[in-house]
Amino acid sequence: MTQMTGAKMVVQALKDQGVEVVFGYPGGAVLPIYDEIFQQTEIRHILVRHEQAAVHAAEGYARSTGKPGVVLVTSGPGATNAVTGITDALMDSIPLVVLTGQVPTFMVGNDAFQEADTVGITRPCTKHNWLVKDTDALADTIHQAFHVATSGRPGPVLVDIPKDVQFAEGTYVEPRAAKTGHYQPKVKGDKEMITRLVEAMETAERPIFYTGGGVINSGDAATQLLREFVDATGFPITSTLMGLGSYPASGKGWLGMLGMHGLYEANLAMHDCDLMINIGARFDDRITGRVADFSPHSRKAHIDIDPSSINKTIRVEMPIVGDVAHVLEDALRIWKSRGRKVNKAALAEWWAQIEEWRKVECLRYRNSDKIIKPQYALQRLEALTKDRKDRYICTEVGQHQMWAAQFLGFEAPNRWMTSGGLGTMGYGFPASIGVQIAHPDALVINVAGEGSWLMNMQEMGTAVQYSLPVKQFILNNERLGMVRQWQSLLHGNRYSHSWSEALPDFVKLAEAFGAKGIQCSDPADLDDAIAEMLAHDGPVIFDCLVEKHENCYPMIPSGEPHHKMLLGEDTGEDAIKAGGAVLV
Ligand SMILES: Cc1cc2nc3c(=O)[nH]c(=O)nc-3n(C[C@H](O)[C@H](O)[C@H](O)COP(=O)(O)OP(=O)(O)OC[C@H]3O[C@@H](n4cnc5c(N)ncnc54)[C@H](O)[C@@H]3O)c2cc1C
Ligand SMILES: Cc1ncc(C[n+]2csc(CCOP(=O)(O)OP(=O)(O)O)c2C)c(N)n1
Repeated sequence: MTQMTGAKMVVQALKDQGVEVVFGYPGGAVLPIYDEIFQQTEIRHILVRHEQAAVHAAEGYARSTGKPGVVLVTSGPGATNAVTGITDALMDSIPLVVLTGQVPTFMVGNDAFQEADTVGITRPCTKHNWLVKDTDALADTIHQAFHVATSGRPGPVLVDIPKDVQFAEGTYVEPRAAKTGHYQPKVKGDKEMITRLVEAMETAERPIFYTGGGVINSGDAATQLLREFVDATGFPITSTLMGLGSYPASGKGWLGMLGMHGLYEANLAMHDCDLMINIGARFDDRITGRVADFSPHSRKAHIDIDPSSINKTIRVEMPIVGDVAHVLEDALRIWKSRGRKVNKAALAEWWAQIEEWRKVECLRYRNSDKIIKPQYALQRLEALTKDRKDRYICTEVGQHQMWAAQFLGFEAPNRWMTSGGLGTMGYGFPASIGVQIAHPDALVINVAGEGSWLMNMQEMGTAVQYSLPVKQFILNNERLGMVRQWQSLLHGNRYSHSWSEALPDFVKLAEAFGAKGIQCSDPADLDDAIAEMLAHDGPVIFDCLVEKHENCYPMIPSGEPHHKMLLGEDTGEDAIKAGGAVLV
């Protein structure tokens, strides 16, 4: 039985949970914990410049490592500033443990200085949260927090720790003695249902794998099994924004991303398939379009660890509750033991149809030798970095995010960090800091729009302080591009407040922080400028001045079915007509 103060317990519990890094920002209500952090060297604390950024950095760390991210912030404004990041993590199933300071227990409810009802405020945006009122319960609660954040469907949890609980002495509990038995999500899928899925796969004429973030959450075994399954069956595979990298972009079965800005062939294959195998995706509205018209001819299976995800928006015939890796292992074994059957003739026809759709070349755009097209900038970035095995890409939110998903290829999981569910502008830069902390020697690039990037630009201070060589690749269209696009297509070109008339000089901004700034506006200079960015061993802001009014296509207009896409003017019209898409 080890006695220690609550503040010491926090640090001890983090060490025992294997935590190496904490992202945080101090304040009165967490000073005892900061004092303990000062007196040890095992855990590294990264001082960000805003609590929202601490959470996004922890998300980047978590997504790129598969380990939980840890955040430490003070009470009141520290906690409320963290709420956007916590909500972001909940929407994207990212495991985080957020520790917040609270006013002393005897002051709670008194409108005390920097008091906020943190557990109340974060109840709807955490997977679970706790207010610890007794030091004896503190270590156990922190161990439970790690267990809940990382088991089943991962997500953010929060432990609110009043200052008197940090000062008082109590008994420390080791992780193995913690009360974690009450939460044991089911990881093995139902065998009968998996066998039904395998039977359906044997006879399917137009099958498709529709994969998502759950494959990445499940870990490396899941991505390996997925690859084996796809390659052995020869079925086509598409993925959501959150699942990019779970099957390699160079793989034979790869159709590209699906959904609102997904590829034409991926969306039409989803619409016309006769067997849809959803693996760790959640039938998000960016995928389904108008639900009533979603993939009308298919039998559907859904593998998901969260039972509440199944039949939430789309009814499926084969629900399988379980972890992706466990279910795929069973499915693959059963499929092999039954003779590895697929309907080869029908599959060949299905691929021939997909090749027809591909002829549309839905990502084709008109390039220019006068101005940099954002798509071209990303094609060059891809060409100049794709061979780097240690490349990690983050994004902000907007058109640049969608172009990055379309034009960059991901060969491995955990290399793509983006805010999908909440769509949080300001996510990418701090996320890139978290990724670089986890992978100090890797190439970490944040593909940004200037609007989003400015939302957390203060983090240049963090990047410089810790010598983090993060590359901020800003596609600067001087517009809130995605908003402008919607205003152009749906609001009669009335560009209400979708541009800024007072953008900073990004090169000088970089220099003001002690970093390097590069500006490029001529397509002929782009390769050299990117090479200069890559060669620099410190943080860089790359201000890439691009075409201001480029639209991102394909696009499923909101409220339309998922096979009705707007395509750019430069795609193959005849093939489009054959495929039945809307063209404007
Ligand atoms: C501007 C903008 C445009 C967008 N356009 C698109 C688009 O065109 N296409 C697109 O795909 N997305 C798009 N998105 C993202 C979209 O909003 C959703 O975030 C995304 O589609 C959800 O991905 P997902 O279904 O893989 O779910 P996730 O949010 O990744 O959820 C994963 C699912 O897997 C389950 N799961 C988790 N762990 C496991 C496990 N171990 N085993 C089994 N199951 C598990 C979870 O319970 C959950 O149901 C866009 C976002 C923005 C901001
Ligand atoms: C915090 C937040 N506020 C508002 C929005 C709505 N929104 C979505 S995309 C977008 C424009 C993004 O502009 P920019 O970062 O410059 O990227 P671009 O679309 O031009 O590539 C806005 C305002 C959002 N997603 N997040």
